[in-house]
Amino acid sequence: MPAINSVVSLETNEGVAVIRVDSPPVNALGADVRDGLAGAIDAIKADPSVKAAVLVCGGRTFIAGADISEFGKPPRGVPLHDVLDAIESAPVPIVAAIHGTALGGGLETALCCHYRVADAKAKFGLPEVKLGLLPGAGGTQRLPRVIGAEAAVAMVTSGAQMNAKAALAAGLIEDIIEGDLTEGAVAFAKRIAAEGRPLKRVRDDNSKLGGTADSLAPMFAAFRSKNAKAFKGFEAPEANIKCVEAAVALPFDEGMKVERTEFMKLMQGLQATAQRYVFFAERQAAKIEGLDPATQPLPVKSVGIIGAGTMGGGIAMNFLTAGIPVTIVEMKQEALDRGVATIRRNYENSAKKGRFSMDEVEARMARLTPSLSLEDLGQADLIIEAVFENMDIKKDIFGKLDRIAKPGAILASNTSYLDVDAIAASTSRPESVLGMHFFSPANVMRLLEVVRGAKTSPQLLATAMAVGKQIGKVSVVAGVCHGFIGNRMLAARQEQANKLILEGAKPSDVDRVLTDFGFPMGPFQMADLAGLDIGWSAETSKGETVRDRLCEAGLRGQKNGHGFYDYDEARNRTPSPVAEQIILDYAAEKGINRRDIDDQEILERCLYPMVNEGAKILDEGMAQRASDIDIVWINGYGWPVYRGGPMFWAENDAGRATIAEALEKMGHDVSPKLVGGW
Ligand code: 3H9
Repeated sequence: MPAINSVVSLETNEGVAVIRVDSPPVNALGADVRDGLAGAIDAIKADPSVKAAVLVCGGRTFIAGADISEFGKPPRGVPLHDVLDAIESAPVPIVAAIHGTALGGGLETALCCHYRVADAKAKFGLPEVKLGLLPGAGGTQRLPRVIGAEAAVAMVTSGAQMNAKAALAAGLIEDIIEGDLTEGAVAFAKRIAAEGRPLKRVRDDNSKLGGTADSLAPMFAAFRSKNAKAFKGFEAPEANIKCVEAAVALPFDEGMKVERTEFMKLMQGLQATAQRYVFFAERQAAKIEGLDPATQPLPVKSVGIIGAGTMGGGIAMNFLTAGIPVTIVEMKQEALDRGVATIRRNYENSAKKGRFSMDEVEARMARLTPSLSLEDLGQADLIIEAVFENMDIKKDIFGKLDRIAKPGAILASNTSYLDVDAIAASTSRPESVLGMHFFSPANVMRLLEVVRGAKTSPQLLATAMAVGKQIGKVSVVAGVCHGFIGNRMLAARQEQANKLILEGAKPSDVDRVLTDFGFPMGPFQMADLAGLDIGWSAETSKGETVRDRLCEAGLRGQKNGHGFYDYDEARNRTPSPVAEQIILDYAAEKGINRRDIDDQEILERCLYPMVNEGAKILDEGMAQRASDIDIVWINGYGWPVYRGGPMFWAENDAGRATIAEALEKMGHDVSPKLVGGW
């Protein structure tokens, strides 16, 4: 094909020009693509033989958006707005031919084309909100003019994708092409040219907005209040809503100005910087430092799971959902039956909510083989142990697996604290052993810590990371240390939270400060939710911690309605006077002088030691990079994504020097990396 430049080509046949973008990996709208598109439109304008054009992409997807790596850098090439104006005002109809995902600037480009067709698997979305942004190339103004303001506001504030069938029904595309997409789109273009169909410009048509500013005001108000909780703390959703309101209230060009202003405000803010950083950090986390590039992950076609409790069952669901057969092993028939029934019930509940069909439930359950014998795991490619946190039990199981598992199988432990090297030492093949630490509920939480033992084979580590991706997890490599990355830092926070409530803060104060910061819940709400008696027993309780005392007094957390808080039927909580008294008595007994503690101190004492622990994790090489730590905290512990994770926050918001100085004053042992940088 004749090249316009290195990434865009143009070829005209029988009056139809095909503009082809080929810029791997995802045809993002970088300077070269923009320049190439502008050049192609110029060439089309100059060629009177062209009666219609098709815009199509090579590789795995249609344009997946603006090139995020260009954000915040000096501008190069033709500005996106100029390219889109040129497309929209082209003298002949341009048909976008979409496959893969038309996202962000990609969908905005398609919305400037006069017609859109797609293959049956194509998906459409404006995910800018996930980057702390809004669609800044006309998406907030054009999408409502195609699918209506109500559907558009939901789409831009969630970043959710629409499939081809729904897009056809919503009028976002004109046709679904079966067979070759380019050929189908060219035939479509010829047809509209032959029929003399008009150049449909989305900007000119207000008929589908669905109402006026007045008539739609209640819809916007209801949308805001319905989503208030989900949007809390984020700047981008409100900016997106304002732009869609402008699309309804103002002429197109005026609406574009509102979009521009709101976009620039977001772009210059710390939230967008943080969310963009998280986008790349998440992809970076998948990469193993120092891995020989020739290393290929092994195929994992069958999985064995030991333990059908909450964790084991949740872990199994990930694989069943991804189409990978699982053998799940328990010691007793009753526990096995209960575990299998829970998996079935979870799937059925999702099916009842319309997420998939009952046939799909059966298909997933058909991949599950319940068993009472470890011997049945002999052929599994990957075996994950998810039993009670007890080193002796784990060593015993791994010793048995060493005898049973086939050579080359991965032997993984789901331990959240224990020494993976000690577990590996109970086998004759420590190179096959690693940790796969899932987070509860394991079928829902995205985080997976893959723990690399001292002797873990690089190929098996790469396989575990690849499996994580296959089952939709965000996987992070961690080294062997107590609590790995996430729980080790959590312990630093919990230690301070426990001290704060003895020194004078209320549990509800600590929780409030952290939820105001953006966590979904604070440490004491979390303790109540998990159950105060986890790892506690009446026989062994020494009454040495507040938790021991609460359990001794019969407070168990949400499960019995009483913990740091009392809970009513609807799980509304109020601070528990019983817990409060227990804390006061305990503090008095320990001779702790209580005082007023302000919110700033609570925040600093909870978060600064966490950051310090993160820096120590880096000092010790227990995480590959600071951004991996951020990914752990965002995906496993609810750190607000708009604050970029604890290490990003320390670097860009709170300030490493400020934190180091404060920790010094508090008497902490400050990590060299916190002072010198990571
Ligand atoms: C926008 O459009 C603003 C506009 O409104 C205009 C304003 C004026 N840019 O995810 P993957 C890289 S904002 C640069 O692993 P998958 C990615 O880093 C944008 N790079 O693949 C990775 O690199 P590496 C709105 C990008 O198949 C590689 O491509 N659009 C971009 O699992 C493969 O990515 C979005 O937010 C980009 N836009 O998923 C869409 N996208 O190999 C963002 C990807 O070095 N992208 N890369 O690690 C995605 O959601 C997924 O990448 C996608 C493919 C679904 C497309």
